[in-house]
This record gives sequence, structure tokens and C-alpha cells, in this order.
Amino acid sequence: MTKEQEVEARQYSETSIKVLEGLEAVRKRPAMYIGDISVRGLHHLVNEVVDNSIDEALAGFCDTITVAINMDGSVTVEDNGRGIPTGPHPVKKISTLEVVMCTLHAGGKFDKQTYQVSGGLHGVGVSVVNALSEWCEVVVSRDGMQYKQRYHRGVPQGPVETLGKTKKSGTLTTFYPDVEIFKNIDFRFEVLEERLRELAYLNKSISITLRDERNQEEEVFHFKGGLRDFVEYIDAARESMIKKPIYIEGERDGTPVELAFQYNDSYSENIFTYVNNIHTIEGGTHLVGLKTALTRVLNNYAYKNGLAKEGKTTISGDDFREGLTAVLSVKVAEPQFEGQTKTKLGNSETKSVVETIIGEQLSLYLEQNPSVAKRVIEKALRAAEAREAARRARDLTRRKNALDSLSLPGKLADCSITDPEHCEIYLVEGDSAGGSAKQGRDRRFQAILPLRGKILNVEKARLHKVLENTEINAMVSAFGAGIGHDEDIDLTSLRYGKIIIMTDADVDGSHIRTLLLTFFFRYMKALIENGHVFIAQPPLYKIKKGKVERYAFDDDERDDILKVLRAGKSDPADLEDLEEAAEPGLVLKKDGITLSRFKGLGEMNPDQLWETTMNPETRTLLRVTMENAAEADRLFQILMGDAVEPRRQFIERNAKYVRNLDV
Ligand code: 0RA
Repeated sequence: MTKEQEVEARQYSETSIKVLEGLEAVRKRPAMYIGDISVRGLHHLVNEVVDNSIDEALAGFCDTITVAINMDGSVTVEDNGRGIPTGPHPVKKISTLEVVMCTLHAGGKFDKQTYQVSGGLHGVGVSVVNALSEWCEVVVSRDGMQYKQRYHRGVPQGPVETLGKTKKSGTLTTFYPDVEIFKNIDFRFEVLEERLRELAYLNKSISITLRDERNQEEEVFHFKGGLRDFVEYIDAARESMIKKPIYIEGERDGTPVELAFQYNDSYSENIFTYVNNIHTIEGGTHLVGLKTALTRVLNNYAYKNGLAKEGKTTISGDDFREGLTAVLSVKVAEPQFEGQTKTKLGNSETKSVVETIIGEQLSLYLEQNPSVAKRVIEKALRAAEAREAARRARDLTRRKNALDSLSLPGKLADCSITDPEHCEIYLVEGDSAGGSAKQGRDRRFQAILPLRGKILNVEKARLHKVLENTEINAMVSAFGAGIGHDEDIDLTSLRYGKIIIMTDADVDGSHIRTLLLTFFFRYMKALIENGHVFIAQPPLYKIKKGKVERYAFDDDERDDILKVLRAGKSDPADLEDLEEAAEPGLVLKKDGITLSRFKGLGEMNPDQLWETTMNPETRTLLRVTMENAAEADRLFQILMGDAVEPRRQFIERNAKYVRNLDV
């Protein structure tokens, strides 16, 4: 070796060691990079790769992205962008492709000029996907040639290879998640579908195809109407007050702003905001800009045109947002994210950019569409009048019950400690289940609130009706954090850190759960946003053999347990009998094994309920998240709203998922 070669070799191995250390860190603590290693984290890998292609599209070099779930369980993401550069990296000397694939945080962002807006809040880069994949392969088409490199758990298995000539350009990444990291590596079409559809709505020039090679399922997402189409999709089950959503598009100081909105016949406000394709759950300055512009412009128009009069009903910002469905999307060069979940935009300059663009264009729209303007203002006036009436009614009852309103609901079995961080409240349907829960609980930190009768469907009711409902009143006073919009909720007064919905695992239970979730979503969204709402998972089966008692939470688990208990005695026909005949409430005995299917929570004795569903050591809770609020909103509408046809279609199309529909 010459001296020069020696130096080069040493440099190479030094960078390799650093690279390995970086990727080793990812493999040691994957959750730090992708959130978790559950189903969500697994699918996040795909989003991470897609984000890079979206960045390339936002830079103006790519308009087609294809995602495929392959026969062998791997996933391929292909785009028609410029292709990741393959030449030597100016600093690291090795191939840029290898740097992008094997260095933490290198993922294309070193090219700041072209990457003004970048897709990822997560934005951890494709090297993380590489590190968490058993194998990964990238094929780059660029400058008339094709190149390939393959990796094993993030480590290159050789240098970048030249494959030959091509006329194409773009990047094709295939990866197979590592089973050492992920327990379950089954990709699900419906999970990938949601984010890809959302991305296509947000970026109207991009066509995204999702294909499942395992069953030949395919969907193409390409929405030329962009956010207009998004708003119509969200409101599919609602009656719109105007023919086409109002659409505003503009750019100021290098910040593109896009907005679509319409009014429907519901009473709820639905504003979804995005920054660089990231859903800003907690809102921020762009949302403030939108609200300010909307209130100012609509108010001005109302007074100028004699639709509202001084001294009469005053229309508030809230009134202009009753029945509003809006999607706002901005692209910000250097976004500052704040808040608990880092999804609140902090950039102060964005407020005035959004306010100016929407202010100007909305004024113009109202002048040109006076009949739409009149309908919108009149709707707001009706909202204002209803709000006034509700306030008067509330003042009256408040005076009547001045003392009452401070007390806790009578049927609440409260816990003895008061530190919210350690307290939890179970919302239980029906008296008998409530009784078992009260006996089975640990009364020091677990409170029980039995809910009787039907929960009000808040989709179909105005605020004052909601406030009058007994069950809702009981929840509001038990939780102690208030009710209404985010600003009406005071999390510091919340009396329980965990609010746990515990319903039967049947159709009625799932209906009640959906009603409760709809209520939280509309009137206590902050509780969901801050991770306070959970769903208990009661078991479906009890399997007993001699002294061994096991519980199964689904059919697969039941079959696994049966197999183990029957080990050594394999008569498949018998086993099938045992499984098939397991109707709710039925008890089956065979070969010393007793299989019983629980009818409902009330049927479990207090000890069983504690052991399977309430004991923090052994239970499983599902945390309710706002991950895809637009989709959730649509689902609540479809399931709870008036329109029959969309609901029928939805249930037919999703029959196989109905069990988990509302979780
Ligand atoms: C850095 C520089 C350039 C392209 C990319 C990264 C790039 C990365 C990915 C990842 C997936 N698809 C991608 N497409 C492009 C371009 C540099 C240039 O050509 O001047």
C-alpha cells in the first residue's frame, strides 16, 4: 500500500466506524427515532422513505411515486425524481448514495438550496429505515446510468455497483424490516393508504400509487382539485351549504398558502392545518391567521351590506366557524414547532402572511358571490342567536344550582388519592358491569363512573343540548377540566391522568365506545391530544385446563393457547369443533379443556375483571390518538351523522374491519 492509499483506507474506516456507531444507536433505541416499534412504527418506515420522494417533488423534480407491498413482505418506494447522487461525496469521499443511506440525518437535506421545504417533522432520514431493515436495496437511475447498492442491517454489502444504461431517472428503494426489531412485520394496505391519500390531497401535482402484490389490490391517489377535493372527502357524509368549496391560493415572502373550506349543516368546527405536509394538531400561528382573517372579513361584509346591525346580536368568531370544514396548508422554510407534541407552529411571521392572503382573496370572493356570502352570514347569525339563548339558559340553571355544580356526580365511585398523575377513571357501560368494576378495582387510584342509558350523539346536537345531557354532565364534573374548545379546557384541573373507556366487546359496546369517542373528539379534544384517553381491552375467552386458567383477547390468541394446552394430543377435527362452536355465552368442554366466551363485562366476576382488564401489571390499554384527525372526523360523520348511504357503503366496504373500526 502506498502512503496515500493507507491514509485513504484509514479515513474510510474511520468514517465507517462513525457510521456504524450512528446506526448502532438507532438499532439500540429504535423508538427514539421512529416513535415506537409497534404497527405504527413499522408503517412509519414507509412514510420516512416516501417523505424523501415528496421532498424531491416539492423541489419540482418528481411527480409520480409508487409504493408496493411485495410478495415477500418487503416494501418498494419508487419515484421519478433526479435520483440520489452517486458520485463521491465532497467531504466524506465515498459515494454520496452510501452517505445518504448510512449516515444519520444526511437524507438529502445537506442540499439546502433545493430543499427549502422539507417533509419531515420526524425527518430522521432514510438511514434509519436502512438501519432497521434486515436488508435494503437502492437502485438509482441518473445521468443515463443505473446504480445499485445493497445493505444488511444498515451496513453496505459492497460498493455502489453500476448496472448499465437507462433512459429513466429516479430512486427505487426496497426494504425488508428486521424481525429482530419489529415483532410484527406485516404491512397493512389500509394503514399505508391513509397517509398516502392525505399526501396526495396536500400536493395536487403528485400522483401516488399504492399496490399490494399479495392480492393485486391497487389504489391511485391523484387529486387535481387538491384541498378542494380533501374538504369534499372529509364532508362526504354532510350536507354542504355551498356548491363548491371556497378555494384560496397565494404566496408571500416565500411562504405558499393554500386553503379550502365550506359550510355544512352540522354545528361543529373542523379545521385541519398542515405545515410542510405535517398535520399541526395543536394549531399555531397559521391557524390564528386564518381565524383572524375569517372573522374580520365576514364581519366587515355583514355590516357593510346591512346583513348585521350595530346594537343587535354580535357575531363572534365561533359563530363564523359553526359548521365550517376547512383545510389550511402552508409551506414554511424554517418551521419552529412547539407544544407538547411539537405540532404547534410558532413562526410569528406566518400569521400575517396567512391573514393577508386569506383576507384579500376572501373579500374578493364575497364581492363576486353575494348569494353565498348572504347564506354564510345568515348561518352565523343563527349560531349567534342560539349561543345567546344557551347562555341565558345556562345562567339560569347555574344560579339555581350554584352549590350543586361544584359537587361530584352521585354515581361516581371516586378513588381515595387525589394526585391526577396516578389516578384513573373507568367509564363503564351499564350497572352490572359498573358493580363488578367497583368491587374489582383498586380503590386507592381507580375511580368508576357507570354510564346508564344512551349516550347523546353529539354529532346531531348543539352545545346547549350537550350541556343538558345527564351522562355528559356527570363526565364533565367528574373530570373537572371543563368542556368546549381547546381554550375552554383546563388540563391542570383534570382530576385523572387516565380516562379509560371500558365497554363490552360486542356491537352495542362498540357503538357506545364510538359515541363516547365522538364526544371527546368534539368537546374535549385536548384530552385526546394530550394522551389522556384510553380503551380497555377485556378478554373474549377464558380457557381452563385443570388448575391452569388463561384468557384470550382475540381468536388467534385463543387458538395459540388451545394448541399449547392440547400439546401431545393432536386431533385437528376435535380442535376445530371446539373453536367453531364458541358462541358468546357458550361453554364448551372437551378433553379436560373448558372454553368459555364472555358475553360481556357484567358476567365476569370482580376478580377476573381486575386480573384481565384493570390490573396495571397485566392489562393492555389502547391509547386513543389524533394521528389522523381528518380521517377520524370523516369516520365519526359517516358512523354517527344523518346520511344513510355513505354509512351503508362504508360498513359494506369495511365489514372485515368493523371490530376495530372505532379504535
Ligand atoms: C440529494 C440531492 C439530490 C437529490 C436527492 C438528494 C434525492 C434524494 C431522494 C430520496 C428519494 N428520492 C430522492 N430523490 C432525490 C439532487 C442533487 C442534484 O441532482 O443536483
